[in-house]
Parts: sequence; C-alpha cells; structure tokens
Amino acid sequence: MKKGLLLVFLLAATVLVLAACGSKNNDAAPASANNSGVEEPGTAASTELVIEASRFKFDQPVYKIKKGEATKITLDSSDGIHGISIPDLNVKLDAGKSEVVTINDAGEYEFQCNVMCGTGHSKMVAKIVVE
Ligand SMILES: [Cu+2]
Repeated sequence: MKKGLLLVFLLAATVLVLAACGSKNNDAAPASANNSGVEEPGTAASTELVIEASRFKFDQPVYKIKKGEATKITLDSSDGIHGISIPDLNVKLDAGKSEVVTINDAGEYEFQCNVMCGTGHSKMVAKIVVE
C-alpha cells in the first residue's frame, strides 16, 4: 500500500518536472519552426508584424509586439537581398518569408540583416520590443 502511494507520487513528480521543462523551452522559442511560409493548423497568428528591409535600413528602428500573443513576423524586401536574424528568438528569415512566434518574456530583441548585402550592411540593425 505504502509502496503504491510512493510510486504514484514519483510518477506525478515526473510529470510535473516534464511539464515545467516543456513550458520553459517554449518561453522564447518560435511557436513553429516552419520556414516555408505556409502555416500549419494550430499556428495561426492573431497579429502580424511586417518588417521591410531595403538598402541599408529597416523601415522602423523599433517594432513593438505584445507579450504572449502569437505574432506572424514577415520579412519584406523590395530588392530581395536581405534577411534577418533574431538570435535571442532563434529566428532567421529570408526575404518574403514569415514565421509565427509567441514571446512570453517582455524585453528587447535586437536583430540584424544576415545577408552580406553591401557597404551599409552593418547599419542594418533594429529591434523588437515585447511588452
Ligand atoms: Cu545586409
């Protein structure tokens, strides 16, 4: 009887630990690792953020999105030679691609162009503010 209870307790503890790890991993990770631009069911975003890249800047220095809200981030580039990398979110986008992310930690997430696009390439830095 006592042994049975212990087993149940251990099982419950294991489940709790696994659940905790799972949610921690999701904190700053993209809701989907889908880079094809085609959304899978269940990854629908409620908000969309379009980042426009051109030589040699992004259309805004700061982009704001809401904490905990599934947001589709799209990189638009009229000349098609830029990409972005958001290291803290583990997100990389080529021109014309999008990815749905849900960020649960408020803060600033810097990103930069990740394609060697020319002389002004190093100036192509901006940030996403999550609040
Ligand atoms: Cu560049």
